[in-house]
Amino acid sequence: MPCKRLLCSALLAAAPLAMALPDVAAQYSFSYLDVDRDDRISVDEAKRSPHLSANFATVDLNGDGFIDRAEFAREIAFVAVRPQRG
Ligand SMILES: [Ca+2]
Repeated sequence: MPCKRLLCSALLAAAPLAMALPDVAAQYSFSYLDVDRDDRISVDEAKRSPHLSANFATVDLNGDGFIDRAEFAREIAFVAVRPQRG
């Protein structure tokens, strides 16, 4: 049946994307990034997220060398509206 074959092809094509999504979502999870559980993200911890690592100085609004929950939430809101900084 052509429809079933088309559906199966579409599902198989989407499978790699679906498997990659948890990794992408994890980059934007504070608890995933805050490895030592001190409620802030250090430069080293930010390396788990290519986006956060690349934009660390911009996200660290108060310049204390750490990203706190408020700064992180602000960045997530920013990314939701505008995925690419610049
Ligand atoms: Ca931490």
